[in-house]
Amino acid sequence: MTQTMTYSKTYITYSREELIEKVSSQMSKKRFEHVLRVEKKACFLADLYQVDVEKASIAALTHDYAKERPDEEMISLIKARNFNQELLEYGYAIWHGVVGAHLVKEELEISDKDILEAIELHTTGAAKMSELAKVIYVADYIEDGRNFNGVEEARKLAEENLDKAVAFETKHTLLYLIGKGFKVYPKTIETYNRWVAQN
Ligand code: DGI
Ligand code: FE
Ligand code: FE
Repeated sequence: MTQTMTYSKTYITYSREELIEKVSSQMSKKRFEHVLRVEKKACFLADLYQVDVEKASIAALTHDYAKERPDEEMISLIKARNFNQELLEYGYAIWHGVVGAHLVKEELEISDKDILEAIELHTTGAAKMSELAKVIYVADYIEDGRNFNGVEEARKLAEENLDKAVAFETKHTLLYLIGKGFKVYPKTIETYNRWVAQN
């Protein structure tokens, strides 16, 4: 399905093939292959949950656009633009989604709010997520190349109930971060409180 997908030119003025060229020029072959697998999974989930498949394709292809930008460039952007300055206390794991959405808007001329939000939230989730944002968040986690304890359960949940897949991923990401003693971004906690925790 995705390999032959033709864009309507509603969200970008150029073709999927041109988008692929722009994205692949920004990253290693290995990461680009991950991006293509996320696109495949995102289009599948979008179709399953009645989300716009073209938007899912564009958001998936661009979600890690900024992942290989040098730290110095990301830091200058955070300082120069209207970003929350607490971002400076984190690293590329958090920057590449939040600052990435900004770079995708400027450099790839994508202005659709849902697509940009899905890129922005793809690592941390949020208390309030569109269905498209959930699709990208989950597709990134369960794409066919992922291989970690629990990925089969996450894949099963993703086909049964998208919100439950968001909850599963959020809980396991938080457990992983805490296990490693990594700093938790406040939005990740907000995602946990909204999608996982009970009162
Ligand atoms: O970019 P990908 O590797 O495809 O996937 P991603 O954007 O979901 O990034 C996953 C990484 O981000 C993973 O190593 C965990 C990390 N991460 C997620 N939430 C947080 C976080 N790292 C920190 N320090 N804090 C968080 O809240
Ligand atoms: Fe990412
Ligand atoms: Fe990714």
